[in-house]
Amino acid sequence: MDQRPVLIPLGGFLGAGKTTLILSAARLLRGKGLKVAAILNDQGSELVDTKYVQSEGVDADQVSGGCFCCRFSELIETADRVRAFEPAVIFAEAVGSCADISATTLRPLRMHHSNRFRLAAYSVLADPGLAQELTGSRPDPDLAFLFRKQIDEADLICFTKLDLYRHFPKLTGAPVRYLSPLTGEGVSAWLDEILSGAIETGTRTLEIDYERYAGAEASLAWLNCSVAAVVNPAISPAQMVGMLLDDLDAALTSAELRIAHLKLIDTTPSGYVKASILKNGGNPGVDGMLDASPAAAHELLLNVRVTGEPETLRRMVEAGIAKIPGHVEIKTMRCFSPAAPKPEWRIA
Ligand SMILES: Nc1nc2c(ncn2[C@@H]2O[C@H](COP(=O)(O)OP(=O)(O)OP(=O)(O)O)[C@@H](O)[C@H]2O)c(=O)[nH]1
Ligand SMILES: [Mg+2]
Repeated sequence: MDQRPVLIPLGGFLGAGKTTLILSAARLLRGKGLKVAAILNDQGSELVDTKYVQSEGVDADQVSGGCFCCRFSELIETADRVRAFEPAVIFAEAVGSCADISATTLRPLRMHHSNRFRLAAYSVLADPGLAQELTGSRPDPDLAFLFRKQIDEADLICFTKLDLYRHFPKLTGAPVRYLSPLTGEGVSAWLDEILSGAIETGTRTLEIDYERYAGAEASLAWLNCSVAAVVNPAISPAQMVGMLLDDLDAALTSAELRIAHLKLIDTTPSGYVKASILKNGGNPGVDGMLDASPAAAHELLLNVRVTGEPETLRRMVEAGIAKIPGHVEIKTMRCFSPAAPKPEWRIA
């Protein structure tokens, strides 16, 4: 019997549904008695995704402060840490602005670390609505560049949100699958295909101009912060999240910052709620314990990705946090544009 865990890499633009797919697939695997772990990745620290995945009972760790390619050694250390949980499957979610994963991460993994893992095919997820926009006639050139590069290096392209869309733009390159991480439709078939090993991994490496790539990533502003609040009167995590999301959405919209993904999670003694929006004025996706009772103490994590200036983003978020009624402390705040990627390895 092969004792190595299967490492399933996932990519795709911000908000495509990567974390939701990990949780949906984890439920299926655990139903079969298999242990699952996840590695999340971000340019900053204080990740909503890590907290969320852990809150849902999945063993999770993270590579923070840069993408997998720039933190490859840390990815290996993190993978070794999660191997201690003895998972049969480890999901590795790449940060949503990242490209060139195949040459800088998958190939080094396959060539130098195949004693540790069986590396599965690289699934790149695509939100059909965003895909339509970014392959349309007048897309944001930076976002369209990142999206195209991500698709070009996929071993398997997965359109997500099948529950919301029936029309999909034509994407060339890898084979295409259709699924809904949220409802679970198509997830079992995708997982079976990925675990069967029928699709080879790291087959498509990119021609990519790193200056252009760095410029495209730098068009984004990134904010990660953690907040502790003691409110009076007590409010439920659902109320807290709803209030903050509405305030921030309105403030970012008035400052003409385009939201790529705004996500937050509120943890209280009575339970947690996580919510996110993918565009200004968008419908929020909400998960967690919506009926958790009011609490005084709240621990919040906010991760906001927009196109625009980091300074403006920081001011808007600080103003939104200041409106929380009660004693509020911003414990950590990092706001920046992603730095130029400098991969540790590149095997083209
Ligand atoms: N309707 C619908 N919503 C979905 C589906 N999959 C994900 N979502 C929602 O899309 C939003 C983003 O999903 P995530 O799983 O956080 O996306 P992600 O790719 O991990 O995003 P980043 O980590 O920011 O790159 C959340 O509000 C999800 O609930 C789906 O199949 N259908
Ligand atoms: Mg995610």
